[in-house]
Amino acid sequence: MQSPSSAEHRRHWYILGAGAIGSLFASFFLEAGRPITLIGRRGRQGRGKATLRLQRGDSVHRYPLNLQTPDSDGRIDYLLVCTKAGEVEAAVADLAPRLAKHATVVVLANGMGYQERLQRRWPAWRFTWGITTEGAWREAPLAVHHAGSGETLLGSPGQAMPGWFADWQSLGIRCRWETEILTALWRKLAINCAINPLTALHQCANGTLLQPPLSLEVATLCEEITAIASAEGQAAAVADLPARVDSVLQGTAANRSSMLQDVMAGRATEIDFLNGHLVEVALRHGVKAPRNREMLQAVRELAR
Ligand code: KPL
Repeated sequence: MQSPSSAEHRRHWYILGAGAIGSLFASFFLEAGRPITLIGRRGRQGRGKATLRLQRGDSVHRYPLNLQTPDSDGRIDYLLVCTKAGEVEAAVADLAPRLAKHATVVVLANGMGYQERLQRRWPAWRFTWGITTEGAWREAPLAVHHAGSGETLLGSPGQAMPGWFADWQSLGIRCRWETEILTALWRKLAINCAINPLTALHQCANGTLLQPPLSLEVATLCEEITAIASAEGQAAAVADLPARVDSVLQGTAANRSSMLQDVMAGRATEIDFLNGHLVEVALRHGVKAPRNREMLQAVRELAR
């Protein structure tokens, strides 16, 4: 791990969202000796000095941190947003009065559709999009399990690696600046759209999709997703989609997808930002999307 320069020391990151991924990234910064401020929802975790508990295997770490709610004080120059896709825009809007004129805003959330809206609504802010395969689950407020190490990609279309990315490189995690971030977002979107709704509808672990009859449904979805992404100019993101989905299913066979977890916990799902986004793109290009539309409606129905 590199020791941070004085310029890096001056950058203070705020993390919005105290769910599993927000808490996990808070622990990465704290572990690297970088104080952060974690912003939770009003009335949830409270405010002031708090302790974040991180469990990795059998080892438990405790980190003191500063906890805020969106209506706390303090100007924000560097913000990491780790909310559910459906909450990103409202959560950012809630914090908007505190953001500096040219704030850097990194959004690490699933799905697509909100990116264009955010950039259009706040054109002066420098948005960066991210995806991560780090595994985490939240045991209780401010208590998170790091279930598996993965890779985190950040990028902003057409933007070279910014100076602040040094902060992320000093975290001791696998993390890289991705110049083709849209392709990476589409690749992840395509995989999630082929897996998540089926696991939620059939209430099964990811590995169940490897066997017939569900494997046939995965194959049909992959075909349709490939056609939609290609019409959008994202053919590279879906090259070999069935093989990529297969490998994710093999690697996560025992896991419950995030959408199944949402359904089981009675939370809103991210279906509108996954298959819902594909349906919108398909409509724009005049491509048929019956299977994705079916997934969208069935999961919305399930969540209701
Ligand atoms: O990202 C995932 C999710 O559950 O949202 C997959 C890759 C499907 C793993 O479960």
